[in-house]
Amino acid sequence: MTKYIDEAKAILAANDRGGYTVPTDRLYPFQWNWDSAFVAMGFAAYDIDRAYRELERLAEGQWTDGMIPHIVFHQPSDSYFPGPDVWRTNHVIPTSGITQPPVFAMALRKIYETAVATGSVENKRTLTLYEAALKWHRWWYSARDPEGTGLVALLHPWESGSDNSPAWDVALARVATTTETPVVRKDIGHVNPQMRPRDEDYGRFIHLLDTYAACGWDPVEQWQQAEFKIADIQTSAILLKAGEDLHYLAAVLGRAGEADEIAVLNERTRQALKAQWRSHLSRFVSRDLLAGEDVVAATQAGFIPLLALDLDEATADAAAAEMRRWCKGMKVVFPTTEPLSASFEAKRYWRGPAWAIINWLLIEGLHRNGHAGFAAELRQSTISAIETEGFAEYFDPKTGEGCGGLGFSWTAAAYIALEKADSSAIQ
Ligand code: 9WN
Repeated sequence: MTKYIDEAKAILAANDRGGYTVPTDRLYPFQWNWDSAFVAMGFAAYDIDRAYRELERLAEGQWTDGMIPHIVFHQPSDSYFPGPDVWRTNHVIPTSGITQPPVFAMALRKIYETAVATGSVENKRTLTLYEAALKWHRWWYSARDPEGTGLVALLHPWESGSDNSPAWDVALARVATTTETPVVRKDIGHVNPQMRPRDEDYGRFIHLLDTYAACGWDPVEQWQQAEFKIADIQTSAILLKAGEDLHYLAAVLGRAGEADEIAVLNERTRQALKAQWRSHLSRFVSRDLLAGEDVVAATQAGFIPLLALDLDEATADAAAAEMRRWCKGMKVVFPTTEPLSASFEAKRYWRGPAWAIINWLLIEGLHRNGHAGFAAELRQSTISAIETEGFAEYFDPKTGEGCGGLGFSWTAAAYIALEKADSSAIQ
C-alpha cells in the first residue's frame, strides 16, 4: 500500500548518513554488512543510484585480503558497544574484524537487472562492485574453508547475523565468559533487556573478540586459535545463492575465466549443502567443527538452503511440511526457533522472533522449490505484521508485537521488496 511504501522510504531516508544507511538510529549507529545489502535491494526498487551507493560505501571497508567486515565505522558514535577501540583492527576507515552473511552479490545482481530493465545500468560501477564481491567470495573459501569442504565456517556468532540463536548454545558453552575488555553494554540502554542477548552471551562474544584481536586479526592464526568454529548452513546457502548471482554477473560482464572458477566453487558448496540434509529432522544442519558434531538445535537456518538448492520433490515437501508445523498457532510467521522446543523465547532476539529479512530469504527458497502457495502466505504474514505494528526490528510470533529497534532499515527494505513483488514472482 502506498502509505506504507512512503513510510518505508521515509525510514530509509531518515537512516541515511551520507550514502549509507544505519540499521536504526542510536542502537546501531554504523554501517552493517548484510543490513546494507538488503537495504540496497530495497533501494533498487526506486533509486538505482542510491542502491549502487549503499554497496559502494560498504565496499570502502573491504580489507586487502578480501574480507568485507560486519561493521564499517564511517563516523564516530558512542551509542554502541563494541566500538572501534575494542576491535583494534587498525584500518584507515575503522571496521570490525569479523564478517557477516554475503548477501552483497545477490544485491548487486538485483541492482544490475533492475538497472538494465530501466535503462539505467552503469557498467563501471557494476564492474567495480563485482570485483569486490569476487574478492570477498574468494576470501570466504580460502579463510573459512581452508580444507575445501564446500561449507564455510564462522568463528564468531555475530558473523551469522543470528547472534544468540539456540544453534550456538552447545558450542558457546565451551567458551569462557571472562574478558580482557570490560563489557560496557549500550544496547540495553536503548531497548528492553528481555529482548536482547544475555550478559553471559556478551561475555563470550567479547572473549572471542579479544582472542582474535590478540591474533592481530590474521585469518590463519584465528583459524588455529578459534574456540568457536561452525560450518554454517545459513551462511553457506547465502554464499551459494550469491555465488550463483556472481556467476551470472561474471558471464554478462564477459569474465569467462572467473565464471568458470565461480561455477566450480558453487558446485562444491551445492553438494556439501545437500549432504547436510537430515531426513529424520526434515531440515538441514550445521556442523560444529571443533566437536565434530551436527548442530541439531531447531532454528530457521535449517530451511535457508532452500534459497540456493533445487531439491527433489520429496525433500522439498518434507522441509515445507516441517516449516508448516512450526507455524501452527503463530500470529506472525516464521519463528526462528521451533516453538515447542525448550530454547524458544518469543521476544528474545534470535531465539524465536520472526524477522522480515529471514522471511524474504525463505519466501525465495519456497518459490524456488515449488511451494509458491506457502511462500505467498509467508509474504502476506510479513506484510501484515509490518502494517499492523510498524517497521520494527523483528516480531513476537505469538502475539505479533513489534520488538527491538523501531524505524528499522531492513524491515523497510523488505516491505518495499515484498510489496512490489506479486506473490508469484518474488526475486
Ligand atoms: C551485532 C544490525 C545487526 C544485524 C544482526 C543483529 C544485530 C549486532 C548487535 O544487529 O547484531 O552485529 O549488536 O546485536 O543480530 O543480524 O546485522 O541490524
